[in-house]
Amino acid sequence: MHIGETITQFIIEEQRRVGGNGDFTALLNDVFTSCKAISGAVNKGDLIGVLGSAESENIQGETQKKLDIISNDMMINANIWGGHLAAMASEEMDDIYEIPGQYPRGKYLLVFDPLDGSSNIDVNISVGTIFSILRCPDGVEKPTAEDFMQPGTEQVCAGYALYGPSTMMVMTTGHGVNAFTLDQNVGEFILTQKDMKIPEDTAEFSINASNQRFWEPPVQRYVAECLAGKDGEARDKNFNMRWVASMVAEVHRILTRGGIFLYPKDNKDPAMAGKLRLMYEANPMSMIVEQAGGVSSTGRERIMEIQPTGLHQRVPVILGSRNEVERVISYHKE
Ligand code: P6P
Repeated sequence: MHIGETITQFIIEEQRRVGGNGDFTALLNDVFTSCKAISGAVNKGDLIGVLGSAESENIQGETQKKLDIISNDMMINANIWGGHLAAMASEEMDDIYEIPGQYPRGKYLLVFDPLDGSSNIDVNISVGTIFSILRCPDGVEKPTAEDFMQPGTEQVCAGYALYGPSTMMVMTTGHGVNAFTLDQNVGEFILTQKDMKIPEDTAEFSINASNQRFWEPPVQRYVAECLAGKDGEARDKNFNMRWVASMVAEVHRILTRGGIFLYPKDNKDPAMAGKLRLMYEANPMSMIVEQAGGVSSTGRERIMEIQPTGLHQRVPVILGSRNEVERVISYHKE
């Protein structure tokens, strides 16, 4: 009995197609291993005492969950020794993490949010890991944060693990988006959805409606029209709304059945450019969404073309079904 195409087979066959030397493939395998380890910790939850607050804060000023720190450590421990990375960066670490001297360094940079949506972890709602891989600039032996300041178009790989009813790995290396489901018995991610495409139209929008009074006019207009549905002047259909407060779960739903996700700039804190972080949330998710035929924008510019200025920089995010995102962009232009 064939267990199905494993993610290892998939990336090795992709390596053959693009003529890689195996370094990139080995790096991806280390990332997949860390996500399987995180899945195990997330699944056990209270059984092993990993829920609840770590009584510490990250650079974002957000209280860290124990699993935020455990997941971050797992990502570091699985990727520190392989010799494929020059450095790492994470939502949970203020500055970059250099590969210690006793290990060889490689030519890639790994950026990640080890446990996105962790405010949900204590109430057993889906969370995920988001990762992005960049090339370390040529000739740079000891990268600094400056070497990470590359636009999303420079990503060589983007992906997420979704710790939901099943654990899934969804990734792209620029040749389409593929999804793999973890077979807990075998311990391998098995290819379950090939070349995923986001429907161009949708009747489902995702936004945290409690921020409504702070939104900018184009977003106010778009959401009001969705709420009015067929009874309004602008739309010929009614809409449904979803908000899981876990970006990985929202993006996966949109990849699977379409939708539009908005975490726009709001004037709750005018100094903040948005809530979501460019390097390890918006950029990797934008690469995945674009590779699946969707659109990802701040409302004013393509997210993947933003020139980063900081590891933890925030941006407004409007992504998903092409025709809906383009409508919101048009409202920003008016
Ligand atoms: P709010 C999780 O903390 C996160 O970064 C995303 O995963 C999610 O989409 C968003 O924030 C939820 O934000 O303000 O609704 O709690």
